[in-house]
Amino acid sequence: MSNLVRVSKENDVAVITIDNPPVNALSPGVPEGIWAAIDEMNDDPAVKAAVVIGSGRTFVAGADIKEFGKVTSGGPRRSLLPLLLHIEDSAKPVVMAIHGQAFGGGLELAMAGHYRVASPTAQVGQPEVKLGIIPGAGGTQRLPRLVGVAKAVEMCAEGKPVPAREAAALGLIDRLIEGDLLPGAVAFAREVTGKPVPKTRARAEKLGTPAENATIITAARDGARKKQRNLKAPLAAIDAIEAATKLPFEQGCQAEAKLFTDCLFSDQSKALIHVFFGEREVAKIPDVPKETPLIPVNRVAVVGSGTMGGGIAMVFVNAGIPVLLKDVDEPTLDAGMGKIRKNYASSVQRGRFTQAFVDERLQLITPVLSYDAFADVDMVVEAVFEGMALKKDVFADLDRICRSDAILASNTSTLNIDEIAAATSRPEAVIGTHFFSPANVMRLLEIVRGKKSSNEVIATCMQLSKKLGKIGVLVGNCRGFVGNRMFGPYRREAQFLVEEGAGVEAVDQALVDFGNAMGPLATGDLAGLDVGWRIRKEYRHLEKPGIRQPFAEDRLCEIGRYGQKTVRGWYLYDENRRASADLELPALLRKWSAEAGIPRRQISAEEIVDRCIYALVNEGARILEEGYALRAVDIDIIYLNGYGFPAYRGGPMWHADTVGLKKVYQRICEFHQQHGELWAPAPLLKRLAEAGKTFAEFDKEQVAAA
Ligand code: 3H9
Repeated sequence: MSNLVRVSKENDVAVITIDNPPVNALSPGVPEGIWAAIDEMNDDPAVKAAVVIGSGRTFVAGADIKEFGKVTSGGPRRSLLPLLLHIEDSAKPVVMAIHGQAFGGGLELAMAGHYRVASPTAQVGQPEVKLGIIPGAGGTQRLPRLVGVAKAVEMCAEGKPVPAREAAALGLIDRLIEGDLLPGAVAFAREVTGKPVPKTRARAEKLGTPAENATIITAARDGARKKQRNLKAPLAAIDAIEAATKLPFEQGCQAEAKLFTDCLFSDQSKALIHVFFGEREVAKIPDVPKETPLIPVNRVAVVGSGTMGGGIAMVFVNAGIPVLLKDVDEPTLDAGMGKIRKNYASSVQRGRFTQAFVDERLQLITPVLSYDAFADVDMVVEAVFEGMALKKDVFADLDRICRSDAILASNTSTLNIDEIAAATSRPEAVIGTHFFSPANVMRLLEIVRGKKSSNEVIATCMQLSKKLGKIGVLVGNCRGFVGNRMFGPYRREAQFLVEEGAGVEAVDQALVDFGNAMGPLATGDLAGLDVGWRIRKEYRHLEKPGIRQPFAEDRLCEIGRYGQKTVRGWYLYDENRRASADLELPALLRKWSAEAGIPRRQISAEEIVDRCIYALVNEGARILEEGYALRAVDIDIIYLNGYGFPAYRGGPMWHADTVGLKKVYQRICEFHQQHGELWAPAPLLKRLAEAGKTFAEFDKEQVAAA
């Protein structure tokens, strides 16, 4: 018997416990252990039934995702199907007792049991599509037999978890067990002892008629193409469920296996698995030990009630942390609170929150005009207008008023954290918490480490990001930090392309087709073109003479076209902020290019994508080498969660690895020749390309060296 699976006896019921921390994944040894345990219980005449349960915090979170990489690099492939048939064919009833999660292979295992009982807080689901694959152990065949075709399609194509109560209503769970799960499951097992065992695969009553299924499947395919643009796995999951409706179980499983393998070997799946592990990797900071003491954050203050400050206040109160929201005068504060209320009202309207939830959250925000109550808070987030002098004043005030152990954070997106920290007597307490707009929606939180930020402050902010429902990525203190520093060259190229003759819509469309949520020019309109214009004016003295600078957005701003807020920017906007092409703009662009002496030409979608995406990659490589990002994967996670980069491409650095660094490097060398110094290849990129290596390998080497 494998030590990952234990068998004990509760009189006449065998208890099979899966014990493979942290999440009881079906790693090698676990399926073998379950198989042997089923045999043992069937061979023991004193045992009448079995309960399968997970040890620790969960039932089974699925197949071991780490194993997939081994399979795609030529390792052996182990199918779970024979085990699941073995369980289903057991003469004695097998009851699956679910707490925590039964996800992926975990739910497939549960569905092979004759019965399923669950704690009310448990969740079940087939989240494989989020990894670019589909259920590969009969999930697409057994699930529609238990919950019907429509729900199975939804669960497998969207991958969302289903709470136990809903699963019980669907017939996927046979009984909810309040209180202790194991005794409840054992009692249930005794109730069903001696009855004929129901096999999921033998059921057909929920499989629907061909006409009903055709409607469901067609609608699901249309929905997947729209909502999960360019993704292969949702369509494959729908195909597999369609097979369940048309083929006998065994043939359906064969169809599923083929679709599963196609997905597993796809670039999309490799990228999404990289993202799964990357999202967890970014929480690990090599020089901040896991056991670093955390500062309790139970009460927070936010300075500045503008768009960012208000959004940040919402983030904290949504997580149940009370907030003092400060601004300089009554009208500004009222306007800030008004925006927060409006924001919540629209969430209630869209069904995201209940009115009761919103009322409770609003109660947690205390608007204030002075720093008086700041002496009680554990953390302050400053979100005032982006200007160094103002920020320094605010931090000097905070230094005077706040407790010595309070965290002083700035939401600056561009300014030097060390300079801000120097305005205080406690730079170790100062850190950047760069939220992305809209703060209450975007998942990314760049946590900017100052030279003197203490480990406790860093560890607390990383931990806090989870509590706030954000993904925190630690970055170094350089201009623009990681995300915006890379976004500069990306948007610079978008402007250059337009100045060289590409159409505004053509540039945006090429990047949307690549998979980005939005094109770079439309993004500028959304953020406000004047923001960058002001920053460029502030930093103009730092520009090297003789280096080409984009001018198109400066010209647009000079004629009052700031983007959506002025209903004109790169596009024209109606009252619902819907964009349309501005037919007058091409003539203006031709005029501006002629004045700058830039010849215009036809530009392909391929060049648009290469110029914009490789500008990201080249800057990312510099950032990595300079140590402002800990790993290439950190950059990827930033881009996926803060900049709408498509997850199925794994992030800019993973995408470059997938294309091949040699190819990316060569293309950058071509751009260097054509466009000059701005395209000088990053030394790290050159080295990796010449050595035939990848950014992922660079990450592994860094981890090994740490
Ligand atoms: C599948 O089942 C395919 C099948 O059809 C069969 C085909 C043949 N494998 O998320 P956490 C690690 S595909 C390996 O921080 P939480 C995770 O990396 C699978 N490792 O905890 C982390 O490691 P570390 C379908 C896994 O409490 C640690 O466990 N299933 C797996 O916030 C803790 O994870 C899924 O997609 C795994 N399956 O959330 C479910 N799962 O500490 C994926 C987790 O070293 N998992 N780890 O960084 C989850 O959704 C969440 O982990 C879960 C717990 C909700 C379970």
